[in-house]
Amino acid sequence: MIKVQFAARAERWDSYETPLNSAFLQAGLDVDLRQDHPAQEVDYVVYAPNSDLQDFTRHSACKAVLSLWAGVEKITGNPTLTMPLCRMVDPGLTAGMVEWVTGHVLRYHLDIDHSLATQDRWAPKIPPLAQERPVTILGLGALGSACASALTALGFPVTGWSRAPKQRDNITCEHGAKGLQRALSTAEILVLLLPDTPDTENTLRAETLALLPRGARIINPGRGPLIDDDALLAALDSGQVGHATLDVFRQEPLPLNHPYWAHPGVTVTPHIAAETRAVTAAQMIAENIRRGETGAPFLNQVDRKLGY
Ligand code: NDP
Ligand code: OXD
Repeated sequence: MIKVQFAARAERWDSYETPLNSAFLQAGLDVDLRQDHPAQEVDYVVYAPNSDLQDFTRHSACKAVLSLWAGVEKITGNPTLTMPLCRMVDPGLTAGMVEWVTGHVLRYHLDIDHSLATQDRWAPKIPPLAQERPVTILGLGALGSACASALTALGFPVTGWSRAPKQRDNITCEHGAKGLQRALSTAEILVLLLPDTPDTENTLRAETLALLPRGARIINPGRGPLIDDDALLAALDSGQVGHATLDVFRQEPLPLNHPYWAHPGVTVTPHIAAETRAVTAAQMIAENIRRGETGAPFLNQVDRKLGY
């Protein structure tokens, strides 16, 4: 019997218990799933970083911690978490991110705000076609790649930027410092899908914001620390950045006195770009436990040195 501990906020148990048990059954795994196994008997932890479990010292037999979140910045530095850590790559979460990013890109591309505010006053302003609107995505991982494919399918010329060099059909792939400069210089719409690591902090700061085409629009469903907030506010005030849609922040919930709330050039959304979906996520977790039990390499294992 494989002992799996579910360590997330109590209300999550209700949505995950049945999907996880079904996925274990389907994968042929004999699992005892509980929230309260004795720590030293646990084989795997299904984990949300905001759970009460923060000290893994007594989880001495644990073969892997399987995060329910894609972003693992709150866990990678935990010195007690010495076992393999896998981040969440979930087709349901990915689909949600593709829909959210595509929706906000189209909002900017079609200038939907202008139409809603004015009903165009019968003074038609024909938007360009997608093929005339370059979009750049910083981060070409599970989520960035899926968004890039969806936007490419709609006709947008997409440039992606990653740490390591990549090749993707129909996407201009950039990497490194010079690649970032090129990627930003064409970005009429910029999407941030980088993880929060020491290397990605303040990727958008005064000097990089200055590289964008004037009036560029920014969409950040990645993480708050990717942006120097003061530099973004200055770029919005000067018109260098036309508008920003921000889903994630250095402090969440975003404090009520934060200038983003009242700024006319900012749309705030409350970290809702993409949610892990229990049914599909459960299948990914079952697959990783199956791998752990058969000696196969885990999927989506976090590289602790890189932080993602
Ligand atoms: P991945 O780990 O699959 O992809 C990360 C991408 O970022 C990779 O392409 C990686 O490059 C690139 N990258 C990392 N470091 C650097 C660097 N220093 N320079 C350039 N590129 C870099 O992550 P996901 O796509 O699954 O998720 C991305 C982020 O989205 C998560 O970390 C999380 O913060 C956020 N997220 C937000 C949600 C929301 O609701 N707002 C929901 C889910 C996730 P390479 O390919 O070379 O490794
Ligand atoms: C995640 C998130 O990282 O929801 O999964 O932000």
